[in-house]
Amino acid sequence: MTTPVNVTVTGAAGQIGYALLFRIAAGQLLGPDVPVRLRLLEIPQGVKAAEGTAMELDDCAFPLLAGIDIFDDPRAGFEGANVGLLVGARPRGPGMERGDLLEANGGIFKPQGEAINAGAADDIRVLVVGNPANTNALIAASNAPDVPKDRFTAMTRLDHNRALTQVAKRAGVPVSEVRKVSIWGNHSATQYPDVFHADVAGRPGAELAADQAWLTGEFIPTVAKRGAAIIDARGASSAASAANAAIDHVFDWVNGTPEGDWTSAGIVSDGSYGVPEGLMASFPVVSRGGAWEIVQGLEISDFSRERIDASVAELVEERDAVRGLGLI
Ligand code: NAX
Repeated sequence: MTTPVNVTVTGAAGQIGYALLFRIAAGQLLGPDVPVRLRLLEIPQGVKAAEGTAMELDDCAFPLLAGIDIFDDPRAGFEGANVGLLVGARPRGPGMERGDLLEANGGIFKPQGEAINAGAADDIRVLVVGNPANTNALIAASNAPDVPKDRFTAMTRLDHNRALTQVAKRAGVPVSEVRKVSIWGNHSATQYPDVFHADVAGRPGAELAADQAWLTGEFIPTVAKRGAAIIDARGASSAASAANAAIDHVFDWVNGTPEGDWTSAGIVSDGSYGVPEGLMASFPVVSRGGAWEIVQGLEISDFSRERIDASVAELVEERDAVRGLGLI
């Protein structure tokens, strides 16, 4: 058997953790021939529930699952990690201002970044799912100075997948026939889902976008506010779809995106498309040789520019706030 890949999952006892861990252990994160060792990181109050999940994982007798360890200390949890899925975060409580939320999450993602810096494997790849995902990823990356910045990413794949399905439904084609949608900016209600460059069963996405009422009245708000709609309907936030998106993100990162398509991910900006360098922003990306690359050369209309800029402005505000708090 080849050496197992160490996958650290934070928030392992939460809803997304429960939907995620079984799929990782089944081989869907890295591939059907890659054994994995799970390292579950929780806060002390979450450890008992994580132990229960570990018992269930054992009871699945997954052939690829080489072991499960549970931790409540980030230093131990990230020791030797090859992949880090940072799911656990502090939700916004009643009366909590955005500054309080950023500060509370800084108290989680700063020590986790430091722990990754101290003990993760040289090939560590990090996906931050816990909200506010982009800025949490920026905090973790900034506190891991010895790890290349491009190993830290924030999840916008769920938004991307949501956009694919909305486009497919509108066009009346199977979702497998929709390619090259893009999510720009922040994983928040300001995000900009872009259909202009899409390939919709061989037709340009711009044809769908020509219907302004659909574009601005349905498509963009449906994708951007889908999280709230799920909470409204289910009484709980997206969990299985978020876990699925995390699996898609890491699988593509490691194994490459298919030819003729791209996906979306929050990555550190290199200044492309006027997004300030160093900001953790979502772009259309391809994965080649185990690294994300921003899709270059897309023509950005005034309509798109305005929306990208608005979401990027929110990211700049969040970055400035966490800088002011001494978190980055
Ligand atoms: P849950 O509240 O069910 O689970 C969170 C878990 O994290 C809990 O078990 C808690 O004990 C643990 N935790 C808290 N602080 C921790 C720490 N410092 N170290 C380790 N574990 C810690 O939330 P769940 O529904 O699983 O959602 C997790 C996060 O994903 C939330 O921040 C949520 O907002 C975010 N989401 C992000 C999405 C995205 O697309 N980027 C979509 C889905 C989801 O809303």
